Amino acid sequence: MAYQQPALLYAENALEPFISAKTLSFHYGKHHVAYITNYNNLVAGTSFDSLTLEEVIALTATDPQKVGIFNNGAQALNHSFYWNCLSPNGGGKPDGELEAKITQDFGSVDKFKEELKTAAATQFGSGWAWLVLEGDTLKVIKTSNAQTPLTSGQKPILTIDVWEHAYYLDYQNRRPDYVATVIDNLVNWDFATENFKKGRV
Ligand code: MN3
Repeated sequence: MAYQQPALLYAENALEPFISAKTLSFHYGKHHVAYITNYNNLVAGTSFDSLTLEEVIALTATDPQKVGIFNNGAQALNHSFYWNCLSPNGGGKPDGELEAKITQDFGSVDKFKEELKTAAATQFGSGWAWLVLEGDTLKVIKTSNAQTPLTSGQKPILTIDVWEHAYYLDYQNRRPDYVATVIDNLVNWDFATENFKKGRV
């Protein structure tokens, strides 16, 4: 079945001044759309056509013959997840159960934020920084290109896109500034908490 791009839950200019409408119009309107279009074209008429995007990602992750389907499919899914990790009312810190678990697993919310910033800043080349649940432990990881923690059995709680297209128009080469700004001002902790609660069941 063709994968449909989920609607953005905020206006393209709603994340300003932290992420510009211009960045979102290219990132959501061009880059993400291209991954979805490529994915849908590649699976059309194949046995993957009747499967969900998540199923296709799991089946193609280790198949070198299917790298095009995996890369476009995983990027389609990673971006759909990323948009929900951002909010015009974001930033601050998590509360309740997630705050307690972050404190338990990282020492403090500030230490977690530092670890996420470091992962995002040190991902060499294109990729993603993530907060994931592995078993019942929260971890910060980074992935290259289209790779997703789903294929390692980890459950995504939060992500930051660190491909240059995510920040270059606004921050040029200053990836650490983009990452710090997202963490301090845009992180959608409500969405992260939802993922955490679902992931623990
Ligand atoms: Mn991107």
